[in-house]
Amino acid sequence: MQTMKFIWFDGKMVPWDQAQVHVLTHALHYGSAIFEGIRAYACADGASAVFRLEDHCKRMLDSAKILRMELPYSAEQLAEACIETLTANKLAEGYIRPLSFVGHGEMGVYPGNNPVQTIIAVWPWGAYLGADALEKGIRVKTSTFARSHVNTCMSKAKASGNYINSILAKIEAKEEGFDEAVMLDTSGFVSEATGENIFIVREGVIKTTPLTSILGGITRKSIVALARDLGYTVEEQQFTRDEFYIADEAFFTGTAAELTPIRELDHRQIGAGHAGPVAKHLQKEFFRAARGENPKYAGWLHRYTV
Ligand code: PPE
Repeated sequence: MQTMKFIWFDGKMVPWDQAQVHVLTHALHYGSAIFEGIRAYACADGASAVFRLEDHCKRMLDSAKILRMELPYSAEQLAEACIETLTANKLAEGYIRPLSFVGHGEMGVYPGNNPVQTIIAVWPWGAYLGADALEKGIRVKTSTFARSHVNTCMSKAKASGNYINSILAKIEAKEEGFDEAVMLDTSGFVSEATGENIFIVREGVIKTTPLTSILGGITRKSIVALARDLGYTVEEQQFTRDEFYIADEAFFTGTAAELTPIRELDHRQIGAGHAGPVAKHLQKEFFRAARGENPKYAGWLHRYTV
């Protein structure tokens, strides 16, 4: 990865190489951390825009609430710190990673009074699932690993520990030559991918999985809004892997993955086997909104200049 100059660490701008923690950090042993993934885009007028920064910061506080972590920051303060980190690093376009973690203190699962520390890092990050993914679509497989039961890990918390489930599925998919895994919930319905929400398009209707076992994706919410504004019918409804097999189109959404079309699931070609017209249309409108080219969605953007 490309290194930057500074990382925001508990309110201070620290040189990149000096942003370090003790090896007995609680989060390193038990996964007791929460994070966000946010993107900033360069706009045509020379300024930049962070996509739905306030929503991401609010979700960070929601994650903290679910995990009973106390963050000493408001959503507004977190947002301001993200902008400070971008400008300190003169990053006009890239990825923003706030992370709060239980630090070093007592050992043992109970986080007790260990300090909660927060960092914000930024770096340039291109297409998450490969250079061709956004254009051509990707090949995916149904994972043998189920998404956690709704009472196992709290999927509405973007918690580091939850990602062990994602890592298992991702390794399996990559080792078998696929780009990403589709995960089913414990009842067998399609849930989400390792770091993306899932949409299918069938007979003119766009479907995405309900909020039960998934992370409430901010890209997901944006695509639902964009699609409805464009006149598409969108249903938030459970569906099965065989309905996915016979979809006309399918795509993933996520901050890192943006809108990535899916061309194959479990060796079944999806639709025409390349990015479909609805996916392409929504992808184009998503990028227009994110880059400040559609005034209708100006409210989604937090503008800054480096
Ligand atoms: N589900 C999961 C499990 C998930 O991690 C993400 C984001 C989403 C859905 C989509 O949420 P949103 O970004 O708000 O639309 N995954 C982040 C981490 C990726 C990584 O490899 O790190 C991301 O996309 O930033």
